[in-house]
Amino acid sequence: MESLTPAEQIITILYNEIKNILGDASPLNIEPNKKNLVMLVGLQGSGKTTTAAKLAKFLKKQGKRPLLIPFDFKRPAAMEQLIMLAKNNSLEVFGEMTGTPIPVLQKALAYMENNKFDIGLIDSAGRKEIDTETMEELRTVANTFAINETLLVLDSTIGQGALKIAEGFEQYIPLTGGIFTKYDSSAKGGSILSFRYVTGKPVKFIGVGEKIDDLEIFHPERVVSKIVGRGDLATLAEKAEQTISREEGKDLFEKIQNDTFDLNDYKNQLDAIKKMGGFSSILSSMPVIPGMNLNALSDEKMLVKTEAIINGMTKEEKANPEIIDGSRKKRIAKGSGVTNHEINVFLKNYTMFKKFMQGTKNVKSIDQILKLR
Ligand SMILES: Nc1nc2c(ncn2[C@@H]2O[C@H](COP(=O)(O)OP(=O)(O)O)[C@@H](O)[C@H]2O)c(=O)[nH]1
Ligand SMILES: [Mg+2]
Repeated sequence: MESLTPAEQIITILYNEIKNILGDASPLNIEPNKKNLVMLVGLQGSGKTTTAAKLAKFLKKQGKRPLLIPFDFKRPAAMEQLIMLAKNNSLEVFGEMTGTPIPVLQKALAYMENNKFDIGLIDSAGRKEIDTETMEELRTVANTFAINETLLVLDSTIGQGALKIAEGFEQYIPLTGGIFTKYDSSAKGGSILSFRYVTGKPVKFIGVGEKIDDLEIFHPERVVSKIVGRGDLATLAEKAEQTISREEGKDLFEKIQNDTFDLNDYKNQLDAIKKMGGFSSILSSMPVIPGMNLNALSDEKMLVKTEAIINGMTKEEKANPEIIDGSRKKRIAKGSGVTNHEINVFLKNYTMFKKFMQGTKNVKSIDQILKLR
């Protein structure tokens, strides 16, 4: 604490936590001297076809022999797109344009065998939305063939919407990882963080442009820097720095460590938040944490009421909120102009907040933080 400003503490802890969630870079699960299958799945427009071609080029550069397999028999135009991409970039493609999925894929595998291809890249059918028919088809393919990797291709510009899509696909097929495209036009890495956190699956590649070489192995560290480094959190930390003095920060840290954090401190925290421009301005500069109810937190009216409730409490009640029984609630409600229910909500929120603060207790010793720098 002595040598770190509060801003640095926030950044350091976040950096560490985000890095833990993202894990290490995860290579493609490909076995040598074997026919490997990598299937790209995702909604229409997410970038599957482009990514399939990029991956083929990427693997070819590594000395592998990839075969592109267009796999959308209901949309011949989608298949032609891949065939064109292959042609323009001297990549090999399996050109069977008609049939049903299973026999076509069997033929593709035989073709791989006969022509010494080692990786089949399946550009699967994707619709505008998750639909049962396409999903069942994917499920059948996944159940029939030994597929090394089923990678969900996600458009990073859709932000947290990626989570719903990931959950939708996971209901039908086991995913082994994700690829985030259009990372060049997306300022944030928050959806990558959420994807990893919610699915537990690694992000393997990111698409960083429309050209064939615009594919990068995903390096968690770089995204963490993007999120934490110079991003919005830095701005938040600056605000916090201006508002919470070093001494106060130290004091708070000790209280959390010693479990003596009470409603008086809660009120001080709320005051600091008010000085920073309210919850909604703070929340808008943070990556979304899955499962966190932002609406409840960003309600400024609730903030005013909370303050009124705390002001209506005695010193003793603030230090020991557990003693607030029915008759005390009645008195506070009358004095603060709030309802009994609002007091209950407030007390519940406080309990949750306290729990959350306690959760941060064992995060770091100061030595661990310093080692990071
Ligand atoms: N800027 C950018 N555009 C991309 C990227 N990946 C794909 N695209 C574009 O996104 C659009 C849809 O891609 P496509 O591969 O056809 O998506 P599919 O429907 O999932 O096969 C195309 O215009 C691509 O050029 C990327 O990483 N960056
Ligand atoms: Mg396509």
